[in-house]
Amino acid sequence: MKLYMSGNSPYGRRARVAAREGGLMDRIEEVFIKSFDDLLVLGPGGKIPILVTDTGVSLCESLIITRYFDDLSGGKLLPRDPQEKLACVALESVACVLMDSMFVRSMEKNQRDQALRSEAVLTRESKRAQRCYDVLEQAVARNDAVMREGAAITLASIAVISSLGYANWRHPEDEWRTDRPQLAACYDRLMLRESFSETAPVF
Ligand SMILES: N[C@@H](CCC(=O)N[C@@H](CS)C(=O)NCC(=O)O)C(=O)O
Repeated sequence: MKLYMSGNSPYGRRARVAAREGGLMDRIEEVFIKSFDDLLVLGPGGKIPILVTDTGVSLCESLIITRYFDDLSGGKLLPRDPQEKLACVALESVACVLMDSMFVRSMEKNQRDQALRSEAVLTRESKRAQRCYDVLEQAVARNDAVMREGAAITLASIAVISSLGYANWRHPEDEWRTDRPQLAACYDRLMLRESFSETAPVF
């Protein structure tokens, strides 16, 4: 299989960590894209990540690709217990909201002409991100099963760490660590894992 991505995409990172934690790297070639235009032969979206399976099927969307990796791994990346699984995907969903929100804000901040930049969008997304950081801190402080020290790596912890890594790169002004000691400690602990450390954005 080929996984098309870039080094610093948080969406690509979710797929890359899931591939590693799912034990799939011997089946996957990571392709660092040179241009987004190159992706258009693989599908209409033109976004990374894209996975092309051995049978030539293109999958886009990090959520879909990580689910596919979970299937291929025999379910290593999600808890088996239904209640735990629900709690896990609930946390993952918050991390997804955070990632999307930060991406929107980054586009507004870094890609749009200054004259067209919307302070309203920046403020709205900034507040959204702060609410998400708070919920993540609460989840870790409650010692939720999926974020607990020693817990198996899941699609939730993968999405959380990928989002926070993106925050460090694109939105350091958020200072997400401030007053969120449990989340900060959890991040530092998980960053010691090879799957997270070798996929961290370089900036
Ligand atoms: N919802 C998509 C978002 C993917 C996405 O927006 N990726 C960015 C890179 S971080 C991209 O490819 N942007 C190119 C574009 O917007 O044209 C996912 O979860 O995979």
